[in-house]
Amino acid sequence: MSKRAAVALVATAMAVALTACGSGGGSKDAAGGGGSGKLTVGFSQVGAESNWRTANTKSVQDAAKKAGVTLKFSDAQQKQENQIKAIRSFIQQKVDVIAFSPVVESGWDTVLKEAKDAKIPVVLTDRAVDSKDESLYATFLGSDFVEEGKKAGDWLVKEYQGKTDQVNIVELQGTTGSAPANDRKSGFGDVVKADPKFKVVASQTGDFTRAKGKEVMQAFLKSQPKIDVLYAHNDDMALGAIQAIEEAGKTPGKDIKIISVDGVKDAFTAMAAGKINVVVECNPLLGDQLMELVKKVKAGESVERRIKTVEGVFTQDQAAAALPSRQY
Ligand code: GYE
Repeated sequence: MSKRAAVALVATAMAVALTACGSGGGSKDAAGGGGSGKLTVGFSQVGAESNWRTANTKSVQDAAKKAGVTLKFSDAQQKQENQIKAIRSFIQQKVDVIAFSPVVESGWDTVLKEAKDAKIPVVLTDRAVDSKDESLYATFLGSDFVEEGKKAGDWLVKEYQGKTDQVNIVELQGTTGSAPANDRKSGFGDVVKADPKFKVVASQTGDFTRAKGKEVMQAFLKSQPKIDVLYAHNDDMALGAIQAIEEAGKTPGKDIKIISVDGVKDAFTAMAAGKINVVVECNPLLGDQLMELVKKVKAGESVERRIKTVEGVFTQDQAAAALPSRQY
């Protein structure tokens, strides 16, 4: 019981909308099929593409241990077919709940229907699916990526307030077809399109990785005569791009302003050094909340359909002070 209380406490301290789920009991002895009294959760993770992902994996694994949940962990290496295989294997193993962070948004209906037919509830975490049939999953816990894109755009609009010259933007998109890439692009686009001086002159995927971010930025630097701003959908791509910019003899943060998303420690270090101008936070520490949710879902309690994480925006003047307290 005290363990449960501790979990709830940590989750609340994370300032998330847990209260919306109610605080009713029922998570003890929520175990199903296994018979051992312990809840078994199959977790299909996207991969290990970024520092954000590493922090997210650790958070889920630590939280499972703390909550006494047996976690079957599967790394999909950013491939949808691997996730489909993992989910099918979880169904075969008769896990109690499937937790799942879908690499892309579409193409899940068949396998989710198989889980539903096997009466195994599915909790989406971090990323969403675009299924029309909402009965295919119990709830979705994660960030509002459209909002993150908007925050990135809002910073840019403010930064160039009162200026009339054209602002050339290059965009490093996340994994093609993923919810964060789609939504961060559209949220940002909606804000900047209101002012015609903002021009996205190139936009390409860097697959959320440092290596690809660097490679694509190198290509942008070659093909674009004038780049004022880089908008990277995550920190790892921004950090890769910084290398490319420096190797091209330019100063990141000055010659090219950089907007990034996530808020990993390395990005705060780069921001404190003046190389990134602003970071829109995206919280990967979803583990405790996820464990609370799987227990509730297994116990048949009602949960919110959509649980959003609360996140901020950090600028250079706040970077150094915030750095020591960054947890990921
Ligand atoms: O921003 C990126 C990671 O889905 C929110 O995935 C997550 C994104 C995150 O690879 O760094």
